[in-house]
Amino acid sequence: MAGSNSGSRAGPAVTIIMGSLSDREVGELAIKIFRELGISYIWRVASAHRTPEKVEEIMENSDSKVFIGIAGMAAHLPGVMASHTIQPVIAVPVSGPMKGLDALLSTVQMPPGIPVATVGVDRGDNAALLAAEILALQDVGLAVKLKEYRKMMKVKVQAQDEKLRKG
Ligand code: RP5
Repeated sequence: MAGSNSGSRAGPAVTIIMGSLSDREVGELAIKIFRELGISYIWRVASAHRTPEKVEEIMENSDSKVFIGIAGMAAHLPGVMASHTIQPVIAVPVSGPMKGLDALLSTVQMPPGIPVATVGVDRGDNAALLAAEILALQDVGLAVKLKEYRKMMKVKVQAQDEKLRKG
């Protein structure tokens, strides 16, 4: 499965790999952010354990600037992705029978030398924002959009406070 929002560069800025189609809901949180910010992406399903050759093929043929690995249980996918690139890899642990603690520890406890940046359990949105912040280091227009996004959040929280105070 692939979905993409093509950009001007050769390939998508971000490649997302999910370990299973059952991770799709978490992937959609990331995609929503990428659409809002106009960031090109591609999303695929490939499993570190069940289709390791496919993970390798996607990684070796990608020129994306940032990668996101979304997986649950013994979530080795983001680590395996990181073994194929020196570009930043962001992990999203997915909740399951152990409420995501299994996946969280699997992604956050990487051995020395192969770092993976792990965001919170099911936080596809934060993975996308972190990816955007990395891309914004070399994209002034994107940095402006991220600042606007922060302002929008501020306004929302202020409105919530106002609503509560007015009862
Ligand atoms: C992981 O195992 C996947 O990332 C998914 O979160 C979990 C369950 O996979 P399915 O049984 O839904 O394919 O590899």
